[in-house]
Amino acid sequence: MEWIDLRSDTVTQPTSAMRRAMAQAEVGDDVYREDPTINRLQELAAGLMGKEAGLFVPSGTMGNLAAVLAHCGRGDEIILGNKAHTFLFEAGGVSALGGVHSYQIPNQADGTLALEDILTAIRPDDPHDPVTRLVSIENTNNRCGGVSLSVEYTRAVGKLAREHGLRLHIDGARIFNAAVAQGVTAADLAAPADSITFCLSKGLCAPVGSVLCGSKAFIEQALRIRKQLGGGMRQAGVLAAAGIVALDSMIDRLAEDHARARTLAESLAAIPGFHLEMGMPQTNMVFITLDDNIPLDAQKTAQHLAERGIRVGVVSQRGFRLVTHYWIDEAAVKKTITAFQEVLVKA
Ligand code: TLP
Repeated sequence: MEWIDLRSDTVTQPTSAMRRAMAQAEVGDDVYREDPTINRLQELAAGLMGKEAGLFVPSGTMGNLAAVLAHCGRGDEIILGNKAHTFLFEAGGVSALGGVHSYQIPNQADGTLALEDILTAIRPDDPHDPVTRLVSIENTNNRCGGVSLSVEYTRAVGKLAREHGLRLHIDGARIFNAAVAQGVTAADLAAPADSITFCLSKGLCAPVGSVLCGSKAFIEQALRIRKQLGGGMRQAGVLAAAGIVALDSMIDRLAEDHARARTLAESLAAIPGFHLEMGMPQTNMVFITLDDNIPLDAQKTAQHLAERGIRVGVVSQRGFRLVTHYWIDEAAVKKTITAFQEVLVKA
């Protein structure tokens, strides 16, 4: 069966242009820094983020972890949102592997952390307290509905962080979705931050990899941490080659995914028994919830959809996440809407 897979944009397969570039990639040992394709990707990535240097890492999780470990020592504290991917879905790596304490503050519905909450979370200079070192924000914010944070907001957080001697990291796994949605550059969004991780293997379709960007000195530190984490890869230029195609040709088209997410959201919200949990999507994620009067739960509904060749993410008892991407075309959107209608009418 040809699946329509809306569980995530992480499921995206590499395009044929990527597969060709991978087959032809010039490679070397990247631990010796001799892989020309990785070096090219890192330079390209740093340029797009407006930073001095970049570091190719196997995953967004490792990019965020290496960043946090480079910014913080054991017992230091990171301030982040209670819906941050780093807090929810990275297996507690910052504390398990870095001894970094986390201070979670509520993410607002628009994905931001309220500036007053950040201020309140900053520890006084008191031996009872951990040392606050880092603030981390997520753009787009996944669990707040794929919402994007503005340049103005990011600047305000950067200013606050600097005023208190703190560093700012952005988990920019989907920073290009945020940039495209707002008509700004990723560099504009990254400018106030000391570091940013972005992913090649989500909406941009590369099979593997993320890039951590920051100052040269910061990336040198992160390079050693990547080695400690076992992330020093060798002839990984075959992967970086796909990443270069991703950056050269897959960014602007993200607008199509956003438009399809809106179509999906509008049509699904019009089916009785459904409501959009977080309003209309700003980027490529639709969070939709079954009303209480519907006898099916999300798990059962997902099973019925799977019988029709459609995979959706179940995020709670009655909630779904549907993520649009390159491999979800108009026909797939239509088929998904029809399938939801059928399943719910029968319920
Ligand atoms: N997110 C995945 C799952 O882990 C939830 C998804 O399907 O959305 N930051 C953000 C904001 C992310 O959404 C993700 C992946 C990561 C970091 C981690 O990236 P990977 O999966 O490459 O480690």
